[in-house]
Amino acid sequence: SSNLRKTYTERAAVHPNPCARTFLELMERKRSNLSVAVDVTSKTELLEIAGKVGPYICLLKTHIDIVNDFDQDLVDQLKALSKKHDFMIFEDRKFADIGNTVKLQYGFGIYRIASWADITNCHSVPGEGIISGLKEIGLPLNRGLLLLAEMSSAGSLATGAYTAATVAMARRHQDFVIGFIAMRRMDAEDEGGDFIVMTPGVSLDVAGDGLGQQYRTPREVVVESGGDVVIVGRGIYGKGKNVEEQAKRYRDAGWEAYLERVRR
Ligand code: 5BU
Repeated sequence: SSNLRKTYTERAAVHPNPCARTFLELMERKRSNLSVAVDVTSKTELLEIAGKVGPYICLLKTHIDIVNDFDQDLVDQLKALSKKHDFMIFEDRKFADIGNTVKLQYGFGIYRIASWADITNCHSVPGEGIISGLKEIGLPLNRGLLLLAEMSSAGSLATGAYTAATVAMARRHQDFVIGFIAMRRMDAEDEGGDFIVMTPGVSLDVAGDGLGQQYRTPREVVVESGGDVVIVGRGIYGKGKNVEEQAKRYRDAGWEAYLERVRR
């Protein structure tokens, strides 16, 4: 796709979706295409890591339902950090039910995800009603949705016709769907539009985690496969790691790869 050669700023300038535009502008302003996936189970630890990686990231990715001592104050503090350090928040909720149910899961319950997460994501397996349901809650709040077009794990069933149908679904909902979780660029040159591709399964040091995760480097993701955002979890806060040092290292690797791609 021609979006491959465009800068995030050039894409922001013509993007019709406000959430996508805000995010693309933020990436260029911050010179970061790094998202950190903070998969820890305590509020203190989550806030500590978010504070340390804050200066280096464009997007903080959460799994809010793994936090043992979740409360509204956690959300308030995450929002404050996102303002202080200029990053957006992505709750990796992977909704997967009928439209009416996901509406309730997104807007209500203990987590009230739509009230604080700028971006969330969903599976396409239930069919298009899942997007329509989430949209009813998210669109009035200027939220954005990512569809899971592919996954990073070994043996993923999201391939071939499933992936293609997922992309087609996104094309019909460009007012709310801002992109994909995918391992490579998804949009074809002749079809127009601009979807942001976010790619998990990124490490500079290891190939897997023993539980099916498969890692590639930021350069493989961004230059070779056309991903826009690299999502890194344990590579940054894993045992014995200096969190700031690793965040800076992955931020630099991701941004170098982006510059290489747009200069090619
Ligand atoms: P890791 O520690 O860098 O392996 O963490 C990867 C994160 O990305 C973790 O929060 C996963 O839930 C998330 N993820 C993924 O690894 N692969 C996928 O296909 C999707 C999400 Br979708």
